Formats: sequence, C-alpha cells, structure tokens
Amino acid sequence: MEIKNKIILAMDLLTIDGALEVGNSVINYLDTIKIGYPLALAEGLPSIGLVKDRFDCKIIADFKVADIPETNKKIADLTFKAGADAIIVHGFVGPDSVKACVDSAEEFGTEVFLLTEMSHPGASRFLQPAAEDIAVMGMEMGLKNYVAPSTKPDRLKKIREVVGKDSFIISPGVGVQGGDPNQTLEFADAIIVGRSIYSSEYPEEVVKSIVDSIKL
Ligand code: FNU
Repeated sequence: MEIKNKIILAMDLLTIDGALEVGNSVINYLDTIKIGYPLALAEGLPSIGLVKDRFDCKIIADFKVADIPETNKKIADLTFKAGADAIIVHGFVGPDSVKACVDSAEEFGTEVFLLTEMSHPGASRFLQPAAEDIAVMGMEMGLKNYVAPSTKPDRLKKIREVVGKDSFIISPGVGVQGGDPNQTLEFADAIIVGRSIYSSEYPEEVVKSIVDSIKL
C-alpha cells in the first residue's frame, strides 16, 4: 500500500462530525486513515464510506479480527463492502482464521494487515512470546502486510527480520504511547498516529511537524 508521507491517522473519535473536522485540517498531509471500533461502533459501519468519500483517502479498518474462519469471513466481507481498503487481522487465532480474511480480501481486491505484536505493556505477557511465530506464519501464507509496535523498537526490529525487507510494516504507538517517528521508520514503512494529532488543538500543525521531522 502506498502511504503518503508515511503517516496513517488513527481516527478514534466518537462522532463523525469530529472525525470530519480533524480530517479537514490534516488531509493535505496524508492519504490513509485508520478507522477502528471507537468510530465504527459510535457512528456505524457507514462511517468508513463517509470518511473515504469525503477525503478520497484509503481506509484501513482496525477491527483486529480474531474469530473462527466462518465468522472472520463475514466480518471481513462486511468491512470491505463498507468501503475499507484493508483490514487488520489478529494472527494468534491461526492460519485458517487469517486465511478467511485473505479470501475475502482477494474477492474484493483489498488487503489484509497481519497483527503480530501489540504496543501496550500488557502485550508482553501473551502476545510477545508468540509474535515472531505469528510473523513466520504470515510469511508462510505469503502475506505482505504486517502491524508491529513502535513502542518496542527491539521487537519491531525482530519482526522486520522475520518478514524481510520486502514486507510492508505499519506501526502504532507513536506519540502518546511513547514511540518515536524516526526510530520507528528505521524498521517500519509507515507510522500510525492518533491522539497526538486528533486531541491537539492544532492537528494540522502536529501533522506538519511530524512530516517535517521525518526524513522521507
Ligand atoms: P494513539 N493500535 C495500537 N497498538 O495502539 N491497532 C497496537 O498494537 C495495535 C493497534 C491502535 O495511541 C490503537 O487502537 F495493533 O492515540 C489506536 O487506534 O496514537 C492507534 O493504534 C494508536 O493511537
């Protein structure tokens, strides 16, 4: 996926009006927006199409899909039907569950991002010990896109080693969670930033300063 300025905005606002307002002020600097449960549950699945149409941008649906294959397929089908260009899928559920989402993406001509390890401290207990194996599974399945944490550069580096230079890694946790844009981009292809941008009084200035600070 081509991502302008290597920044994905995590649009975790709770109203579509708020989301559109933030989008308006930053859309000149980015072309990819991540919509997750906060906005989709607050405003419904049509918020995906609404944001996509308003800003003519790519939408990554962060639904961390983690169910049995049959249910995963339904979730992915509905998400892509709503206009998402990609969906984030948990890897720990195993290859059959992930494949159900890949099958859906192939039908819709869209993409799957495989979540390997998460950015919050608690992820070290269960997910971290499995993360490299999840990445290995992704490579065995021929997947190209991965999610790995910016808050743990050593772990991000490890995941990069497993998936190789030709894979595409997007990395959440930059800003409020403590991740640094440039350090993250040593190993990731794009950063995901939410609160630092949308909670700021001046979202445009924040995005601009991140873009300026990134050595493109
Ligand atoms: P911000 N997110 C995350 N860590 O933070 N999808 C993960 O490991 C992961 C994610 C999401 O902290 C999180 O849900 F897999 O405000 C939020 O939407 O910058 C965004 O990335 C980070 O938001």
